[in-house]
Amino acid sequence: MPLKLELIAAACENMGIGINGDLPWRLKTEMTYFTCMTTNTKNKNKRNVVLMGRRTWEGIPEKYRPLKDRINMVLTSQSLDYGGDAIVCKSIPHALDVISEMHNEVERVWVIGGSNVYKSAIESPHFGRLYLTRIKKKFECDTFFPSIPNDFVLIEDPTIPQGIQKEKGIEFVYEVYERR
Ligand code: FOL
Repeated sequence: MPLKLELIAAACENMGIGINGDLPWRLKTEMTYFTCMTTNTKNKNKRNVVLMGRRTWEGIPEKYRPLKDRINMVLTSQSLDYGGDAIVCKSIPHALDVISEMHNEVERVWVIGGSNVYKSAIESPHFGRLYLTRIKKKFECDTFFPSIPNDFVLIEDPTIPQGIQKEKGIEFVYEVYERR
């Protein structure tokens, strides 16, 4: 039984997630939430995987790349080599094969985008959960979160911050979805 895929994303009112290879907003507390969720493990001998598309990798500022204390995996059909910084895979099934060979070292698998990777992960039989931050404002975007299927339901997760968050006058809420 391979690990489940856990998606994490922040989307604005128009479901935008990015523009010009960057994030449409700068929200420090929201980014800290991303870092904590993707980094923290219960078992201190294990690390989490962050699985992303090639453009998402390129969008991470160089000084934060690879994302520290996490196993970085990049999906691409090109023959790229990031040395020891990231493991290159050609598809989600290929990534899950590679992860299964290091199963005992991995606690959680976080899918961190972009659009195409989120869509494949939602359609995958290994989909587990979606951690979606709803940013309650419209931003100009050129990439969008895929449509959320009808059988997705909001669930309670007492371990995440509850209620309306606010930073720079922008309101946002942390949501968690599972498939019904
Ligand atoms: N999910 C959520 N909730 N918020 C996001 O901003 C987000 N971003 C991505 C995927 N899922 C998300 C993809 N984009 C970094 C930069 C861009 C990015 C993801 C991560 C990054 O540099 N992260 C550093 C911390 C940087 C900082 O503190 O400013 C890290 O170590 O996680």
